[in-house]
Amino acid sequence: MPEVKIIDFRSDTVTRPTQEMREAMYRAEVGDDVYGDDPTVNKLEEIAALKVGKEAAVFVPTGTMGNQTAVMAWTSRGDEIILEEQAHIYMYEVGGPAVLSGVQMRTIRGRLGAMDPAEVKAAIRAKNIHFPRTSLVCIENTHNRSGGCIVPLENMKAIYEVAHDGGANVHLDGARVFNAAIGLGVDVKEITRYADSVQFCLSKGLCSPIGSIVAGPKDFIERVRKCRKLLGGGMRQAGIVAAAGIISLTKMVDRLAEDHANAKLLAEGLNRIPGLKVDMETVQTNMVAVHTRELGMDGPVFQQLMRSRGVWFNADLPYRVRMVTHNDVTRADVEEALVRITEAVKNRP
Ligand code: TLP
Repeated sequence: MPEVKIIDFRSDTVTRPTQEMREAMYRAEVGDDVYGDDPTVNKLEEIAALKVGKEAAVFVPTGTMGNQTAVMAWTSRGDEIILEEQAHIYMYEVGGPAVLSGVQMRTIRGRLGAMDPAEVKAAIRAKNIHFPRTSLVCIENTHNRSGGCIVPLENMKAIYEVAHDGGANVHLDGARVFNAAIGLGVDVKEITRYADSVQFCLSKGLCSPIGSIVAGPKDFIERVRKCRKLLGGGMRQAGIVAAAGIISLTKMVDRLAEDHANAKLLAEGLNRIPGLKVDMETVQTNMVAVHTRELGMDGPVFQQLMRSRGVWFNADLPYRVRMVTHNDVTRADVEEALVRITEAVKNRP
């Protein structure tokens, strides 16, 4: 029996580095980055800061470390930070803000990932001896748990204003901020201008094997650098991976549009399969949130059914699975996956 090709929609984190990246990594000039001596890391940090319109940037191994060092650098123990209820920093970072920074998290339910600025304003603490200080508001764009939705610019602007009025800074978890920029058809600086700091990932749709960037004001980035060291993230000849990061930023951004087109094609195809439902309003970038309730199968069962047929994805709610498009999934792969899913659903036990 011929082996079936695995079509992997689990995440855009599964992308492998391109041939060009592998060659750049092979050739990279390196030094000890803890001494500031790695020319390739220095170049990446410079390009990254410019790209998102911030004074400075620092290369970190993961998005999680980027977010956590940013929270650490903006807050003091006992502070409170505000996040959307489904934010990655709150849901998937192992309680990092509590463990590492000693801050408490206050969540606000958003609509498609966007918090109501009036609710953010109301949640910012007044000066009172009983209250923690609200030092940070976090926004996530694109918003992962809402199916990759784009938080609108006017929403970000309004939150940025109420946060500053209330004495808080704004951190953007922009793991996929370039997907947001491509989806909106704007320069990424139009998004990052409404945040004091931003974390974005090179290792997702932009295909680097490893790495994220934190960008913001110079003094903040110096603090982040120190927090990164504290967490064991001071890397040595990191130019090997930064070389791929430079290609991510200079050559891989525009192609995200292909992932968005593939996600739309996938969502439309899934909606034609009886029992599966995708709310097209949520298909804005490279993610597809697929509801399985009417199929009479919960997410994990549907996931197992398709895994045995070489179509991989994750179940993220009891009756929902998430499918993510990326550089290692072609339009033809999407079409093939739709054929396999149609067959499997028709012949399900
Ligand atoms: N997200 C991963 C999983 O952790 C869920 C994924 O497959 O989507 N912010 C956002 C919005 C993210 O989606 C992620 C990763 C991160 C931060 C963390 O990045 P890493 O995995 O590099 O620590």
